[in-house]
Amino acid sequence: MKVEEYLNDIAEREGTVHLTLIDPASQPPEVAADIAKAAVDGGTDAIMIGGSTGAGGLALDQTLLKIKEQTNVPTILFPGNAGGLSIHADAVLFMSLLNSRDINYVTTNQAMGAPLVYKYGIEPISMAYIITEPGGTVGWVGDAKLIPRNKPELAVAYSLAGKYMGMHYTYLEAGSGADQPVTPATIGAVKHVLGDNKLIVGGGIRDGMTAKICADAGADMIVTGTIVEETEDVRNKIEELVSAIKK
Ligand code: 1GP
Repeated sequence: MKVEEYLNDIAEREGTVHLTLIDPASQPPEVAADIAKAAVDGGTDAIMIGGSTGAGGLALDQTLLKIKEQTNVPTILFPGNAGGLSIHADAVLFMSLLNSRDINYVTTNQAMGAPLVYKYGIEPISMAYIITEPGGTVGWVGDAKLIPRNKPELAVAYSLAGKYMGMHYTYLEAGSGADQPVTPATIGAVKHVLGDNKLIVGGGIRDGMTAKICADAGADMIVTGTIVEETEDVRNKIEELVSAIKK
């Protein structure tokens, strides 16, 4: 089964998908693999791998190989640029940062990376990537014109544009480590226009209650990253998040 079908199937059957994001720049590959295994034991559905700075090359390859030794869920690249690709991943969120001012993040990195995705045989999952306030490092690196927290209609406009351009997934991002996630009003307004297209929400989600608020507002998939780096009991924390968002 393709990774996109696997994720969509879980979203339909279980209500919401949980994705654990691991930044290969944040820890050695063996530690990343231990985190991934604990997350899978806790019920996460797939492992996303990527980051805005220093998340490519050998660290990325070795992190993927170690994770694949320890787990059997799909590994999905979440690249900050064309350097964030690896032959060892199952799929890539092939995304355009629609509200970037920098053409490199809208189409150039995509063009530079596409031949490698083809050559490596990684499954591309087309995705509109939209960054809201506060935006964090990815907002700065991606030179995003951040969507104000109180302007859901702007997030709706970009999301519809992505859908009309044929992107299957939409990712509303508040930035890794954000003090607050994307607002429920924005999530709800975007999901309303997306219909069956899948909505991913991430940035600043640290507990089950917050994850549930995002899921109830309309998120089909919830991404958490920072919390697995901070917690001492990854399995328990992921169990808390997963049990809060599944049917
Ligand atoms: C970042 O949305 C993800 O791209 C995850 O954010 O690190 O805040 O969980 P956190």
